[in-house]
Amino acid sequence: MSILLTGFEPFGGASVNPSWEAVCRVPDQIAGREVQRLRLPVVFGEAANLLREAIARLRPELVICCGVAGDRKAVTPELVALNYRHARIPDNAGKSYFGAPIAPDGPAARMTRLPIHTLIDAVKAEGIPCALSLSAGAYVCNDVYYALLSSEEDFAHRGLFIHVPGEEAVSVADMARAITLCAEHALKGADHADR
Ligand code: PCA
Repeated sequence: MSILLTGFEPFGGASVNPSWEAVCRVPDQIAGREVQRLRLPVVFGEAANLLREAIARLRPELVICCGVAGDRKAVTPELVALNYRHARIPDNAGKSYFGAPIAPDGPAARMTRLPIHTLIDAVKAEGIPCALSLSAGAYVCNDVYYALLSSEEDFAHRGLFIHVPGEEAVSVADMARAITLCAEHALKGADHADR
């Protein structure tokens, strides 16, 4: 069995994306499962397609997708993916959206069923800033999360998106530790809803 971790390429003029740096720093094994890594392009639709392909090929037990939200001060696991695209800046292929559904016939939102508060508490217990986020935004990260939670393989119980903050708020090593802790606790708690 394996765990799939994804991070993103840089975007918006930055030369690195700490989400990918952090994913690369996660150990090669977590709880006896092999860690697989995938770097996604910051491109609407294409990133989601690459994720779907990887899931079909690898059949992972757990998927944690990561992206950066540079204005945040903590690692923020995301509860919800919205069926909505709205871009403040064009994506890396120059595509932009101004308020459009991802899937016109899909539900307005999808939620992870992982015990997200348990995961957050486990990260905080190690002194790493971590807090719940109720919106992954409407850019490419949200696009990927909506695809993950809509996947045929049903990743509601074993899929999560985590936004990491900028490196001035949390070190890449601590981001990697937070992702590892979330994976460990997600594997433990995958069958239990939060409340
Ligand atoms: N952050 C962007 C897209 C890629 C990334 O790392 C977002 O929050 O949507």
